Amino acid sequence: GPSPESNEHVIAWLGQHEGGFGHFIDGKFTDPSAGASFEVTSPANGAKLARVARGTADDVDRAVTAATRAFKSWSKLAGHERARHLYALARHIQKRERFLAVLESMDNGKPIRESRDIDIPLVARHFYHHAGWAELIESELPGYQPVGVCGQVIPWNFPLLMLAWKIAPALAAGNTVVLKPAEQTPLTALAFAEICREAGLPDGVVNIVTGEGETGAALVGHPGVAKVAFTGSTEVGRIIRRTTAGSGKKLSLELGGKSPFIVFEDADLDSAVEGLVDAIWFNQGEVCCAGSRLLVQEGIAEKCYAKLRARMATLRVGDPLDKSTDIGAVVSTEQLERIGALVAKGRQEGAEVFQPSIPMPAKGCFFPPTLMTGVEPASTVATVEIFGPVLVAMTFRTPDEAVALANNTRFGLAASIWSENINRSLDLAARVKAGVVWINATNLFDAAAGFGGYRESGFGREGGLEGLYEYLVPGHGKPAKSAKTG
Ligand code: TXE
Repeated sequence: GPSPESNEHVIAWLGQHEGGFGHFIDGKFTDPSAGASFEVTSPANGAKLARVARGTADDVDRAVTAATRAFKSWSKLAGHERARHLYALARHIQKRERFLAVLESMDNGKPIRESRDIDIPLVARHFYHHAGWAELIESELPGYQPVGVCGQVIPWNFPLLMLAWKIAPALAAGNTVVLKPAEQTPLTALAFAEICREAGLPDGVVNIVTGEGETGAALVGHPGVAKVAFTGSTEVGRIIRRTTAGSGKKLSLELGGKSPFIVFEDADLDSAVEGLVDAIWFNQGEVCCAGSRLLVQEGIAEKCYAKLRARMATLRVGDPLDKSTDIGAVVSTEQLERIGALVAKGRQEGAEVFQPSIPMPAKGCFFPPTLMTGVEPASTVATVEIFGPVLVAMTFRTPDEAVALANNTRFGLAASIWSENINRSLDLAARVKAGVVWINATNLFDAAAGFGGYRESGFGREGGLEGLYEYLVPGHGKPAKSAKTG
């Protein structure tokens, strides 16, 4: 069962903040009662978790002002001094990893096994990795300079991990940050604000302003912001690209996907089926690079579906805090309804819908693992991002047909190829238009590897050296001066 010790810590922490959370600006939390606020609930049971502030343009302005002031000294720190701060953040995250994992699962609905073993360790890893870069930038990338104040807007599917992907490289490169977490899942970002204080990060280097889309728009549009980084829907990405056009702001967008998962007749089918479980049922399928389109070679399609259906019947859907849960709650009732509507649309379009008869919780935002076969390549469910535990399957005959189907999408974030013929897989990998291609694997991430999309999946990379360049601008040919610090 769940770990009572850490659950109690989280419940006590939420209790301490019963009066609500303010924004984190210039190293201090603002008064939570000062303005409008909204409730944050657990998608697993509807329980109220907290009340958080709805950021106004004025709040955003105060945060940008604090970040601008902090930039003057933070950007002039020697790289090894910034590294010391990033290492401290990484260590404090590790110290509170159980707390953060439980809080994340309560807020987002994801299984504790995933937040504990994947999200939070990757968060710490991201800060450690970028601490290393903070030390090396001066010598390895001479002439590069930080951009300035970064305005960062993140989604709800990996709340703390998306924060780490945004904040760690920004700080390593000498920038300061104003970040807006998603309205569905702001709590680990607020816990991170506390961690910044505990770790002794200078005031104003990281600012967290909570709120909904309007708050995000105010941040993106603020003239004091020099770099905008966004992860979220393609629709909002389009708005942000339009509103920042001509502003001179640096921009990176990480948007949706409809990634192909290609299985050839010669694949190790059992491994491929396990790969699929990870590709589409990890994090309830609320993953931008989810392998949500199964493309399977005709000769093994029925065998593959049969194995998959049998495996689906063993998945456990339920309480995110239960360690045996495979699929937790989807993030909100809106998302639940959206997924349900798309599956209904698939049925209408003639797809065969399979859902295993497994126990489902009576209440909460739960959706069963779903497989749709006989899907037409041009249908809605084959083209639109569902962002839920729903796999759509199509068949192909030849490798060329597999490539054509794989690229038959507006997106291009990820792809996964399963075959025992490595030459063919490598040949295909080069022809599939996707930012990342995995062979006989899926969902592999590392702070040292750039991640990002083609086409409507966005542009810019996060992680790796490419990710670091997103937070740097070419300077005047000489390294940033290392000032003495007190
Ligand atoms: O995204 P939004 P939503 C996809 C996925 C999902 C769909 C809708 O298909 O079902 O998008 O999700 C902030 N200016 N992805 O509605 O609205 C918002 O407050 C500035 C894929 O939740 O894009 C939140 O912090 N910011 C994706 C963030 O944008 C604005 C992850 C994302 O919310 C804004 C999430 C505006 N005008 C959803 N409007 C991925 N790539 O992983 C909203 N926001």
